Amino acid sequence: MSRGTAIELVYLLAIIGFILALKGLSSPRRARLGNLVGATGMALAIGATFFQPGLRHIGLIVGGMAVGVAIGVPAARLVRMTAMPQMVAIFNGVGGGAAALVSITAFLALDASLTPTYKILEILFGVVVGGLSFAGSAVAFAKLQELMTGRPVTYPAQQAVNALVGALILGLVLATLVNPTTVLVWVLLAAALVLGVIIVLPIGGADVPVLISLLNSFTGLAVAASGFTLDSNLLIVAGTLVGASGMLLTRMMSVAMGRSVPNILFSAFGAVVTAGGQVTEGRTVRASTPEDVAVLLAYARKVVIVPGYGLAVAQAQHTVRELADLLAARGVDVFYAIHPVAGRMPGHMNVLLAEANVPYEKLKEMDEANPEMDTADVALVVGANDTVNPAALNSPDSPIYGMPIVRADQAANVVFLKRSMRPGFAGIDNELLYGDKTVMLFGDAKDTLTKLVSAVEDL
Ligand code: TAP
Repeated sequence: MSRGTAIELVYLLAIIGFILALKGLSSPRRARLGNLVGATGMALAIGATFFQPGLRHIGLIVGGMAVGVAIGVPAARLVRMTAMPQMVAIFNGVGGGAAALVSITAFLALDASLTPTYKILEILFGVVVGGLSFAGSAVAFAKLQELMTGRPVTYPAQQAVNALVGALILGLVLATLVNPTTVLVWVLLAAALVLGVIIVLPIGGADVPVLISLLNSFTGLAVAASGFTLDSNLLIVAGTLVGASGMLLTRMMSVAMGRSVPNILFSAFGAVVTAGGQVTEGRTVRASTPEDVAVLLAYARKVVIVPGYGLAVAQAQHTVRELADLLAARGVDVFYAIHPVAGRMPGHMNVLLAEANVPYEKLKEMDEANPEMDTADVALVVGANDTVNPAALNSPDSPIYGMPIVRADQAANVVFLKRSMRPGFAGIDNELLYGDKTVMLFGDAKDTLTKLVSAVEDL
């Protein structure tokens, strides 16, 4: 077998690894294994590349990898769970940037007069999409890291300006195809970077995770384009997998938020709170004590825990599990109802609760949990707000109208664990907080849960 064939075979193994990794990542039980399989595939692919005949600049390549490892490994190990979306953003961004640079290098290396137009088009596609993804991800990172405002940044004729830059890019691509000069390619890259920035500016901080998933998908497409340019099946398949899965994830997230992808990208959601979403001042709510709620929970038959973003902020996953275990030991039927966009990133609640070793069978997806909600004695809402807000069902003028919710409102009693009456991500009031069967336990979720644990133990 020739060296080339052997390398292609290793690449094929790597590709199989990537596909199996995706399969594994689709279930919490197999996600860790899936990750390992994917990483092994990547290690094989990188290892085999070093045996490519004619490979030059090995020192530079190893140096670049060392810098990547020195930054990437500590960053991945030290990142807080709540900061995961911005880390994904920045890692994705550098992927897009790398794809753009690969395309530019390929352009610099070719003899444009001898190159078919479709090859140049592949390269330009990589430059535009990779550049856009890099710049967009950098702004997304800055928003989530609070290096700039997380609110949508809007100005007059914004969409027109964006469309103009888009048209400029199209014009530059055509011009480069007719007259393939290096200067035009650099200008094209600059325009793609500008478009990446201005597209992301009007998107509100908490919509950014959806955007990141879309940019992720763009990076995949840019990598696939590099694969065509470099005649690399490995890059084509890996890029397409990232492109397709990013696109699917974007769609799933937008469906779970009850909004369309264009609405998320172009509506500057969160810039202004609309009429249906004003926070009402001066209304009364019923505040309770951990002791009273402990009695309610301990003597219930069925308790459904509805976790949300506040669980992640409070890092209360271990304490909530402790409480659930205590209740289960007393014979209470306890499970967790998981909304697909609870928290700030896909699978946020699953990851948090898995970290606390909550058994998978105790987690019920929203669609599975909802038919049981009217048989629950207590819905214990831990740091969730929008994902249980009935306005999504009954208020057509609410910004979240149409989003499916966990039907905490159908339980016999609702207990909210949150620090104040402040709204959640959508910035809108939640009628359920004022409901007849609702009580509030104000405070940081971890503190409150700790008090609940002791109160149940004392019963
Ligand atoms: P939110 O509606 O954002 O509400 C979170 C609640 O947690 C807040 O009302 C807050 O109230 C409370 N909280 C914050 N820190 C707390 C702490 N330390 N202890 C106790 N409570 C705390 O959360 P949700 O129900 O999970 O909904 C998620 C929202 O994010 C949805 O609107 C969704 O569309 C959006 N979103 C999700 C994603 C993904 S993929 N998950 C992506 C983009 C957007 P206090 O300040 O009063 O404590």
